[in-house]
Amino acid sequence: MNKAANISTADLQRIDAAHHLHPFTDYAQLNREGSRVITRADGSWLWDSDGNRYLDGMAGLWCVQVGYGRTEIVDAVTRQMMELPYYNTFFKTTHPPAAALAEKLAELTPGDLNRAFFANSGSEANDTVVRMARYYWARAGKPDKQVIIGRTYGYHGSTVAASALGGMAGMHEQAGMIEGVHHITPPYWFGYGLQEGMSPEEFGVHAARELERAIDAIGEDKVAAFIAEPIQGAGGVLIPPETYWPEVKRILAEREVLLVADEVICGFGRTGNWFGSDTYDLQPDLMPMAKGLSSGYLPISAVMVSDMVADHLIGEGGEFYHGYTYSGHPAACAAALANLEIMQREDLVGRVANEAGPALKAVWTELGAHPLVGEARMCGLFGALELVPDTSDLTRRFDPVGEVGVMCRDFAFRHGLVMRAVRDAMIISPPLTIAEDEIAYLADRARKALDDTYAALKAEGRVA
Ligand code: PXG
Repeated sequence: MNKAANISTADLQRIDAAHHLHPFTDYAQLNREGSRVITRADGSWLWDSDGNRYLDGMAGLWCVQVGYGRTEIVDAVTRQMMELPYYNTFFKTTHPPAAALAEKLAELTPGDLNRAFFANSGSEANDTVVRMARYYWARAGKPDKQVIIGRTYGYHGSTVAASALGGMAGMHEQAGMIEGVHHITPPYWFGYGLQEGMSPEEFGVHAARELERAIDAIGEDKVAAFIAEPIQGAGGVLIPPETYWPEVKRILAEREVLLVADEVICGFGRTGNWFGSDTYDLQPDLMPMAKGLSSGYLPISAVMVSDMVADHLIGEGGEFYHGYTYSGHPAACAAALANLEIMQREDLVGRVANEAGPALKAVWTELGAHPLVGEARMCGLFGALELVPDTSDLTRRFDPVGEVGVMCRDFAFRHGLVMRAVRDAMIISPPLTIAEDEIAYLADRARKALDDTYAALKAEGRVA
């Protein structure tokens, strides 16, 4: 019998509080409240150590595309572990799963992204991007092209380089910045354009032109790359106005700057296409990916590299001093291959585009009429509800920002639904396999959480 199964929730919480430092956590607060202990999962559902069941509206951390409990992935990993649990891909060596996965990713990704550099997390993939972009330009005879332009509310990971690429001010304050990173305004109409009285279309062009102004001010001869998520995920599911990406493409086509599309969240079906780059017709030069690549069953990430960049890296020889012990780990590659096999066989991307996505969008749009919701947005299978104090004046926000989102998130948990709060927006990003009745459950529980939040705020006189 599993030893952990005999331990009470209180004991597990005590042990955890004594020895475990969690990511992105206020430790004093967590230790006061005690961790939620998740012990089991199946399909779209999670169970905690007290036997409570939750619909996982976040697919783990935006990653469990095929749902939990897929024995096919487990079996593929077991077979690989028996055959070859580990060997490296350094020193002129490869192994079957790494080669097969690289080929598969070249087939699935758009354009001429024909080569994969493997790592273990989205953060490592983005550290690879920084080093590879700068190395590429040095090899191309333009060593001054060092600056990378990112965006406010972008999230690219938590290592020193990846957090610098991201646009989360709190992270910069704690970790410091690396040299040569610049941030511009994101295409977040509800957060910026609305406040300035612009239509979404006007604001899309306006936000894109900030990239043009930034490149021209810094100097094209100094800018290596623009990094962007096709839709910003952790920043709050910021779906850009339709005018944004076409204008960015125009700006980049006129300039020698690499486009890095961070597909860590958008990739693998989330937007209703294999990649967010397909949704917005982008041809990135570098494409970091992670999460849905293995549906989170094992940690693995990759940077897909275009022929133009790869030709310079490969062309005249010379070593790229970069890589990780577990780059292309055989068991993780086997998990990814089995995961992609499921996604293709079950046509999960088509399911998001034609069935689950439209069904979720319909109920989400209905939630948009709730007296607490200022905007409901959804693309594919991820969306956000912006909570506001007064729907007759959408420029107003709760003060302090973030408190109401957490309140609503906690109510959702009590009603058996995992939603995530970003500032005061409620976020949903369920497994791509979410069933019709589960979508109805999600909508019902989200509404209950909104109702409870509204009632609590009304009692305090904080909503109209
Ligand atoms: N790029 C993007 C677009 C991401 O969303 C990373 C890179 C970094 O990946 P790793 O594997 O290093 O975590 C991410 C990760 C949240 C949350 O609460 C989001 C992420 C990670 C953890 C929490 O929204 N995104």
